[in-house]
Amino acid sequence: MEMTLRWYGTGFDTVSLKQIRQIPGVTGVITTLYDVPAGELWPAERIRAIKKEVEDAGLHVSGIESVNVHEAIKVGTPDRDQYIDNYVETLRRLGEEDIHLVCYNFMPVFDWTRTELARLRPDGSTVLAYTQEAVDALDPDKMFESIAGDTNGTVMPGWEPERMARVRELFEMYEDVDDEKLFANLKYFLERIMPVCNEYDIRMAIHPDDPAWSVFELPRIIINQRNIDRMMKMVDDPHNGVTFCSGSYGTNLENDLPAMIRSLKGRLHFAHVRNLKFNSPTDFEEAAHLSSDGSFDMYEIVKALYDIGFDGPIRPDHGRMIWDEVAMPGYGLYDRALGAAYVNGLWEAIEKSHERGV
Ligand code: DNO
Repeated sequence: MEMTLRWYGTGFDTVSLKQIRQIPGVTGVITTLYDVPAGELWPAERIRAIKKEVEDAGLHVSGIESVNVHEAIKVGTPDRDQYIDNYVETLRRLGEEDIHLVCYNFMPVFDWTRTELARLRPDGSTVLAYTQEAVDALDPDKMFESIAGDTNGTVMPGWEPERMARVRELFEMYEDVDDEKLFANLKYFLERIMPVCNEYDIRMAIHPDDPAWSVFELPRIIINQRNIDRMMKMVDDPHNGVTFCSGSYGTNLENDLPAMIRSLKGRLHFAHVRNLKFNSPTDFEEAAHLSSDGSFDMYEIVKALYDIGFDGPIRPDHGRMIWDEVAMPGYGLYDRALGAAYVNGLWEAIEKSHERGV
């Protein structure tokens, strides 16, 4: 595996490349052109420029998170092909720059969903949290307003104000889209992009829906073992793979995370590792990465990645806000750096135990 950190780019991220370079064992970043709206073509010169900036800082671009998928593609409207053409050309341009991993999601309207961005934990840190009760009580139009005050002045991925301003319209687009239709639209999209992925060896890594169930009655399909198996079989190409995000699949306590990882050998292209603390099955908060701070056995998760020979990028995921840092919720420096160090430690211990036969 390669340890990486997500980086949103100069001007968007409160964390600098220099800081990332100083986290032990982090050699790459997962980045994006944050201001290019979904559906638009990525300018080749901007891809080159961000790559150079990262390399000048002594790191490299390990992958892109995300090239976002336009809603027309997810809904399957007649104009989807023009957006898919742009996606294909963007992938080609990334391939030309020797970038071989792209994370994306196929979630309708909202990307990941949380009901609190700064829940206070007993140690004084603040974390992202979710309760089903809060979602059930909320009008989707008000979802963004309800959390907008806690974004620390940052634009959060998937929660761009332009997108939120169109929530009602987006909901209407999805009126006739159920799980089956969404699967069919995903298949159509994947079949169109696989040729360019094969040509440039680009591994597509679909991010799970977070939380891993339907919110506001919108269809959500990338939620469990059965559905990812279906997704991979329906376009059976090694470039059609997944991002294994423990914090997203883990929202559903029925998902056996290590078993899912083991079943994904060869198709697991990117790993997001984080821990959640459940207060009840429908109330969870994001804990420190350390197993004992949350509900997951992080050793078993990392061990499963090791056992399947995972050699792609891994990144600590959402961190707590600690030590008075002011940053994008989930994406500060300090707790993610602690997470990277912890996962590196687990990996080293597992690797050495294996090599020494203990
Ligand atoms: C949240 C992230 C997601 C993820 C996208 C991938 O913090 O994990 O926004 O990047 O769903 O497209």
